[in-house]
Amino acid sequence: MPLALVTGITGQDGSYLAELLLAKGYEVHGVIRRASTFNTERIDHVYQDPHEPDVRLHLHYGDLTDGSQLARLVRTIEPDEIYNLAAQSHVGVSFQQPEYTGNVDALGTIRLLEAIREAGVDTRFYQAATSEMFGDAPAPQSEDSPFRPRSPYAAAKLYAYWATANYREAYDLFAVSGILFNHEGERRGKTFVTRKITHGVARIVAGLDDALYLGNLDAVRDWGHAQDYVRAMWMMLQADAPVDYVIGTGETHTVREFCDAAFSHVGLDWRDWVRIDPAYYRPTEVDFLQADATRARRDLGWKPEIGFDEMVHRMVVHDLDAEAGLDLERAREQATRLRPSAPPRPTP
Ligand code: NAP
Ligand code: F7E
Repeated sequence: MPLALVTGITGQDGSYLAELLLAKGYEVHGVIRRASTFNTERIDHVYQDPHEPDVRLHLHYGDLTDGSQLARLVRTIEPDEIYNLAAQSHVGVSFQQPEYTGNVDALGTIRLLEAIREAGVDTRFYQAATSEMFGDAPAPQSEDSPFRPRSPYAAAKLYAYWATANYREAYDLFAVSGILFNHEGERRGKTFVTRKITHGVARIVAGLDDALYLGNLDAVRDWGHAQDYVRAMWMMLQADAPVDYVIGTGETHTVREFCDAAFSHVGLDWRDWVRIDPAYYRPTEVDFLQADATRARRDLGWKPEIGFDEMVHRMVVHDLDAEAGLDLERAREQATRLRPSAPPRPTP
């Protein structure tokens, strides 16, 4: 039975990856942070009581800022594969916490790579790199595009990317970076723009909010569904050789178009409900991201299966149910009775 160690298992990607690996017969070890509240909501449905027989999911306390614990975990578990998904992953927050973001996202990766090197275990390492590393490089971005990071988050992830490449070359590790473009879904954190919008739609329909405050609506992103992207992570570690890959759909939308798609689902005009709060603008913005994932398609045979419309649909339906207890039909009916409180309409 293959053994995988997953950092960030309680996050969006970690939870989908844990499901995928368990379904493939892996024994999965996940690193969770100690918190005063429960932080395992995304993996509760796959949790197994350690007292039961044949348990294949094991959770360990740890933190990417705690190198000795990471080393202990790698040494004792001796995983066949390590997926380093843990990160302070919010670009906007990284401007407020640049030092912490660097500690976790950049140095945290080095701590893990050092743990592997010192333990001398034969393991394959996946690093969660990001399209944010491209910053304002011309689109579409591929593995050959230049890196021009535009945030402390992107700079930290670039450090981790180069560290991963260096350990591959210096110590002959099977270590790769997946340069993943934005991927979303029903488990996306509610402060990322897509989920903020679908969650906002549900709260407005439920009568809990009368407006949704956003920042830059002009940003263009290449949004896919996280379930497709964790499959790509696994595929990269099954390849014959350690190679970095860009993963994305190639299809782009603005934040404004995402608003339109989400509000239209319940028959609302987003311009009646969305207001601009400059507090959500970033000191430097990444304006246009579009993946050229030709290499992944050619070498790995990876391609996304969940399109933009289906992704938005799933997210809206999920949030309407979770937040308002409504199915789509009843939500649409309820939305016809809503009257906007005359917000200033942002320029379309
Ligand atoms: P996420 O939902 O924010 O999850 C981040 C995970 O990291 C959570 O499990 C979190 O634990 C954990 N974590 C944060 N700080 C930690 C620390 N100091 N020590 C240990 N664990 C820590 O992120 P995601 O969307 O799943 O993304 C997964 C990875 O892919 C991240 O590295 C992200 O930067 C990268 N990435 C994401 C995207 C995307 O569009 N989603 C695209 C490219 C790259 P808690 O649950 O306790 O907070
Ligand atoms: O912002 C704009 C914002 O925070 C997308 C992370 O998973 O993907 C993610 O980073 C765009 C930006 O994602 C709001 O300015 C407008 O242009 O959803 P986001 P991100 O910054 O692209 C990459 C690939 C990662 O690696 C990251 O880990 O939307 N925007 N108004 C807003 N963004 C937020 N969060 N909130 C707003 O109110």
